[in-house]
Amino acid sequence: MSNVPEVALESTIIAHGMPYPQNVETALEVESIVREAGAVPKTIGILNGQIIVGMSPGQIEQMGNSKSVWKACERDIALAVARKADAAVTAGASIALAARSGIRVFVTGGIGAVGPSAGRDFDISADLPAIAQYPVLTVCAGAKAFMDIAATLEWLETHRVPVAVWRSDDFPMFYSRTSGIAGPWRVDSAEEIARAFAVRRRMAFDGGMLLAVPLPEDDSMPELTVKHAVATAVEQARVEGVSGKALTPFLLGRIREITGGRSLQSNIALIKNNARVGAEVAVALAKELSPAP
Ligand code: PSU
Ligand code: MN
Repeated sequence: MSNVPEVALESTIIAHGMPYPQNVETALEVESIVREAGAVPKTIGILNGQIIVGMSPGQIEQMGNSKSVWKACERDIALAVARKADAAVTAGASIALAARSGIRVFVTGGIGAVGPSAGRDFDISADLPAIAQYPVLTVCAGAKAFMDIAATLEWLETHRVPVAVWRSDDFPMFYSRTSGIAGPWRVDSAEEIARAFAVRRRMAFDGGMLLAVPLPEDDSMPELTVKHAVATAVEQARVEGVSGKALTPFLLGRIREITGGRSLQSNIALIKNNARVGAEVAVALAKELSPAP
């Protein structure tokens, strides 16, 4: 592990989370934000069966502008490599690959979480066990608005994941600053969360941590707009029988159409904001983990 501050970034948000060309523009801007804050961005993806940790702008363009890119969660990585496929990696898959490269901070938009009917259909995103298992600090804007936030926080508690909220007492939700549910822990500086992560490493506790960053007020959407869009999209998914890994991209796309593109603006703003905070945390963490002179 080096002490150069690095920030891992995922590619499913590029290939399946946003339309072209905003997806590629956003991915490149997110990388610039990380660099400006003094860290090295490493966008992760699989092209022609090669795992790439640190994609070039050309590779990001290729990933964002192709219709035949898989969505690979962690279990799909081996198959994608064996079949020499092009695959975007989810948050959970990126965390697994980041950990293998010694990268300690990962930034995404909204994590996958416990689905609203998980009690019946067992829909729990593979992002959660990856966050729990690997020694990586995940920075997100909360769980996606169509998830069960309370159940997600329960899952994270059971699986021993420290959950912190950036400068707020309330756990945020993708598209809104609050969910009405208190966050387990509030942090007010990058140094504070970096120190906590370093302590966890020194104590040899396995696993990661989650930092949820509320999106900026000006970029958030009115609660009723979100509720209506989510309910409509979820109902359409049910009627059309969309499930499994296709569900999240379907819902993101439908919510974007229903809100007339407003949700895409929020999504772009929140991932950039997360990148700013994540890079700051990576810089603080590199200092924490560097050996005393
Ligand atoms: N954050 C975004 N947009 C996205 C995602 C995250 O702002 O598209 C992706 C991430 O790759 C995450 C995935 O891992 O959605 C969750 O998919 P699922 O619910 O199928 O686990
Ligand atoms: Mn799912």
